[in-house]
Amino acid sequence: MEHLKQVPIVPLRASKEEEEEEEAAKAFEASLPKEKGFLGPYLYFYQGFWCPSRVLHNVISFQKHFEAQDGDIILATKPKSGTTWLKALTFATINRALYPTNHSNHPLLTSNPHELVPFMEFNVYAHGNQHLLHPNNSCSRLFSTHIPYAALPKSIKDSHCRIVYLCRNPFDTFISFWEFTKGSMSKGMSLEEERSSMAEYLEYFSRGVEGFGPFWDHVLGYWKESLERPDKVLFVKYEDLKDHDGIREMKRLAEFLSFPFTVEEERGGAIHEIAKLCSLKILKDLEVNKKGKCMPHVENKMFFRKGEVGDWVNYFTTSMVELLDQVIKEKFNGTGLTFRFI
Ligand code: PAP
Repeated sequence: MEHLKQVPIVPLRASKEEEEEEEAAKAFEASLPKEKGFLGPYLYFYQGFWCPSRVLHNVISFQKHFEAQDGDIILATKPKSGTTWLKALTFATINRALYPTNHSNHPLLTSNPHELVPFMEFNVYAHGNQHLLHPNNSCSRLFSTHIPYAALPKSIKDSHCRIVYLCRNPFDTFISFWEFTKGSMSKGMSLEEERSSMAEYLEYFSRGVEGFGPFWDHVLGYWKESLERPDKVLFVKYEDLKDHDGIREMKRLAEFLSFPFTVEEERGGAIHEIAKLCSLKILKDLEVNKKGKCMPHVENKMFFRKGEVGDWVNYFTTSMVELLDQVIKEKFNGTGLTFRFI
């Protein structure tokens, strides 16, 4: 059986140039302010936001190399603001001619929305994934990102590509992230440990130290741009999408993206059908979302939980409410942006 012996795997040697680049990247990382991360080892303060250490390299690569095209659509969110939902809604809306909602092979029935709309920093600019930049060119390219407006590549700001920003009230965003973090921890915590860990995370969140935060800079960056350039940035609130099945917001979305619903489509119930296909209830029960994984260490089911407005009341103590309330008032006063919390 000599011939079946495993051939020893010799690691490929990086070229001198690659080695130098890696050294420079390490030195750059070491020069950045650093804080503890809750999902990954660290957060680096890079260009005014707290970037998770595991994607810093990808973010830099995205900023350096991405060439936006006028037809591109970028879905931007702070984590846990309803990204998965926005991806599903946008994909279904702009592809409805190709995939009517009653299509038995609709991609949303067999793929998680994150597979259909890749993240720049987690997928496209992760090792060797740049082929994702060239999907079917016959339709608009659809991407997503968690990075703040100020840090977007110049070509996104200068081209005619469009950005849809979805925000969610900070209390529910916080709890959604907290539940997600708990879900990705390999071993469970006692109730006591959970409480103190959540209080600690809230303390970081209130100082702005959290993935892609501060929350207020993220939201206000896109908010201000949406006021100055309404043709460039569409600002949507999770809570508004929850109202009346999101019909009004879906019409805004479709018009903004130049895929408006016709009167005939509207009368025929096309908007309601998309809303239903993309609803939490339907997506959560699909086999692909119950069992699959679209990123290492992240099961698809973790993207679908309660999807409610006001779930935070089940978690926050009075002192926690006071802490976050004060920060949010201070940061958003006078900006014209308000949130619905319940
Ligand atoms: P991500 O930023 O990591 O991609 P994201 O999709 O933004 O996560 O957030 C997940 C939240 O959106 C969850 O909220 P919860 O924890 O408060 O429940 C999830 O339930 C909610 N969500 C996912 N899909 C939908 C949907 N179709 N409708 C409404 N809410 C949804």
